[in-house]
Amino acid sequence: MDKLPVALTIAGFDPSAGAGVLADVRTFAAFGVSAVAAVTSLTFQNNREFFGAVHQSGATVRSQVESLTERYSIVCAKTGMLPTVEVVREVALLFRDENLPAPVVDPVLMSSSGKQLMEDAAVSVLTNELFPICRVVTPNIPEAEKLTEMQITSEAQMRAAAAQIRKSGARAVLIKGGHLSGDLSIDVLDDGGEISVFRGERIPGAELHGSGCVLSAAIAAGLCKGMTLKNAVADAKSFVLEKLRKVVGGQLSVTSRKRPENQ
Ligand code: PXL
Repeated sequence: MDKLPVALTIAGFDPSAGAGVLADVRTFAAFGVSAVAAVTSLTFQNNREFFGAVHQSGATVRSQVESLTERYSIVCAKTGMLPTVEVVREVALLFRDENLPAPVVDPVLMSSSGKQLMEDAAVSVLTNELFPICRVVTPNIPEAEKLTEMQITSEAQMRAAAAQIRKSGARAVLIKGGHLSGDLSIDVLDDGGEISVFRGERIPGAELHGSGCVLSAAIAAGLCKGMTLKNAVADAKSFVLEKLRKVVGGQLSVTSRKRPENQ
């Protein structure tokens, strides 16, 4: 029997649906890609505050993925929150054992509200075991700083950090410059040493909980449709920018917005 082609996300569960697997599945759907999900951590949060989390074990993550690969053909994948050494190791093993396509790895270290989402000891395991099998890794500036132990305040430093992360085995690195100051939002893609710089409009006041999840899922969806990485990134950026515009225009609710006084 032919297996149904789907995208796979392996990430945390955010019950407010701004980030994690719910955001990923919604993003895949927006790109016309059917998706399935394995949960790495059950988090307790809403769109403003993070209260805590109960992490899955390596075995329960494996059981989720194995029950999916029984029935579906995974045509593209992404990873998000991988909270512990055990979960990172198991996910890296799963990609090898199940011969899954090279994932988009979003190295989720912190929540937008500042909570640590990956234990410190797992960071080097992520670098050593998952980066070498990914298609692209997508850190924001604070994540890239933690991964490289560099301070990053300029485009030149973003390029240097991307090159350093690539040395640890990642085939490609997209550093998202949204946290830098300036009028433009600058993202640097280093794909095997070929550099593309995306200069986009910075939307003042827009800070969307889960925008990193949406961007990485959108990149995976583009790859799934056969786009080049560069085109998939450009397309994914437009998709996120459109969402941010809606936030600023008041059509979507968001973490950084205050509740109206009378509510
Ligand atoms: O945006 C990072 C992120 C990823 N995944 C989960 C999250 C968050 C931020 O809170 O909760 C599950």
